[in-house]
Amino acid sequence: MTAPTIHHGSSIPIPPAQLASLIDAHPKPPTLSSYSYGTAGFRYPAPLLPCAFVRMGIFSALRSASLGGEEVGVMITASHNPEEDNGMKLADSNGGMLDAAWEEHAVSLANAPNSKEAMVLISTLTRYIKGKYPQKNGGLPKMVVHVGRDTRSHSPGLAKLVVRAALAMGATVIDHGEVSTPMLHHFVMHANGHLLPGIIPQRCNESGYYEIMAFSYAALLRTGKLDGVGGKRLANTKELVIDGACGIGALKIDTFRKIFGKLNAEGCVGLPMLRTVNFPGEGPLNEICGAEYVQKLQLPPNLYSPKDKLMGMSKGYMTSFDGDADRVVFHFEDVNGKFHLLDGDKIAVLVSSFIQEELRCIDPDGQAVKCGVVQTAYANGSSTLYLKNVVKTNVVVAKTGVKFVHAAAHHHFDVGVYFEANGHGTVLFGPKFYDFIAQADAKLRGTPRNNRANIALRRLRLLPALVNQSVGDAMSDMLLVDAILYLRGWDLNTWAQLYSDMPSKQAKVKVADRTVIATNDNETAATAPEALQKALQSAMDAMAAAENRSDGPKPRCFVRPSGTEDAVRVYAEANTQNGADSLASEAMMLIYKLCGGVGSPPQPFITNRL
Ligand code: G16
Repeated sequence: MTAPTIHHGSSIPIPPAQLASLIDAHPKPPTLSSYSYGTAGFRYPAPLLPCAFVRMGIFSALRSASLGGEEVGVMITASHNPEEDNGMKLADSNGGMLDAAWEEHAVSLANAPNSKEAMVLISTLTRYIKGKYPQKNGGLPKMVVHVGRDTRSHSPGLAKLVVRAALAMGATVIDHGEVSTPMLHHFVMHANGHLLPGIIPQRCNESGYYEIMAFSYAALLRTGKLDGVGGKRLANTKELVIDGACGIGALKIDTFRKIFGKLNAEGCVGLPMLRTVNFPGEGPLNEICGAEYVQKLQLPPNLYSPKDKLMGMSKGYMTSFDGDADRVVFHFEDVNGKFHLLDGDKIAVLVSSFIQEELRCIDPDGQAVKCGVVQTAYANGSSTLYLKNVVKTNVVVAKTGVKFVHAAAHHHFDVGVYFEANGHGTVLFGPKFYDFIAQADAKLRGTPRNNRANIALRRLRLLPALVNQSVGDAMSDMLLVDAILYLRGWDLNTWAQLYSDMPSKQAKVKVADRTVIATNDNETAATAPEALQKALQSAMDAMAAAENRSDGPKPRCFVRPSGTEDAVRVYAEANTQNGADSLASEAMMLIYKLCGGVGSPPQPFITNRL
């Protein structure tokens, strides 16, 4: 853990000609028609990025000024993509993703054809900000930009460009070096302390990030013995193995291991042993390992770590992070060596049912706080049914991308659980939840410490600090899931048995221009090209007729252009693996034929699982 480096920009802004020459020094790549702001910011092969990064350094300083001097962040990462890609995620002062209205300004500035036009946009934004926050010296308000980067080889160079450009604007830059994406979002959220709910201690640095999470996790475990139900760590959950995707998450888990050591020494019971595999350098980033691979292919990760690190390792309790540690999925091998995946849907079910159960111990009618889950079109049909029928919670479907699911959770619920099937998610607690906690506190004061309502109150009060409310966080989500399993006395198998996933298949198809495909709001149906949805619907109808099932979810298939990769994504589910595979194969062929597929036609999947 190293302290961040703080750079102070000059109080006198550099002359416009100098700013223009910084922009000129990094021209637009001739091979790229335009930059687009995808599902999670700009993401391209690294050599195409210097132009956008200089401009986004300038932009992030302006964004901070436009919020009256609140601090913002830039994370340099291409997350689940292969090593050769890079990108950036922009964090707004509340720690969340950049406000959608400002995405447009970011895109315009990134795409200005030359420095002259870029300078026009910069001065328009500057004038607007000066009008909104007039300063005595006629300048811009204070600007503070936090910068973090993942372990990609080109990340330090790209980070330098952002730092240089933000400094040129006169911003203060806090360079955190190598951190995970959720850590950077946490720093930004905590730097703007006035936006933090009072229940969460303000900790704006790396040690604070770990402490706040580890201590609330340990406190949650301590409530285990009180209700006479849980507080049990089964033999097969004693060691938790973390596949770090050969990325930043693997490095950061080490600090947790040290904190766990201290907690153990202080007598904290119930902590699992943490074992990390797939460190940076041990294997290629995100390749045949990590959350994206494990979840999309429904296969265990390759273990790149040297043999001595793997010795005695059990595969009974494992997680996989993605390349910037904002996603997590769980998995295990059963006694017969069969692989089982517990994805974001399963996490949403576990977390939402736990929270609702605890809330009901205080408010049996469940009326005081509106709870719900936000999913995307990728959510397995069985998970949605389980949430509605068994957990009895509200379910909303939003567009793929944390920026959409986060906004929906915030908008619809007082306690909004969102998890994409790929493992990206968190829980948002709104003002009504905090009021509920305060009222429960007053009501229960003086009642026996160990009555169930008091235990529930203690648990619920810990959650807002344990959960990273700015964005999905593999480490925080992993601890939350582990704590719930411990409190329930469960292992992964018990959790997996809650419901059976519909068999599903995911795939990608390369086309010349993926923007020819458009979808409806929640991406469940294609709206262009015209013939595509009709053909997909016929395929789904034919599969439904072939399966001839009156119960359960119907076979389903949708396609959408990826916002992080140059590909069209396909999702299919059916009542048999054979059905899901053939539906996905048909959709791939339709995309290839109707949407300008490139290369040789996609090969149909051959089912090897029933
Ligand atoms: C990003 C987003 C996720 C999204 C994923 C895939 O994840 O943050 O919300 O689900 O991309 O998006 P698409 O299907 O559009 O490629 P990450 O972990 O790569 O940043």
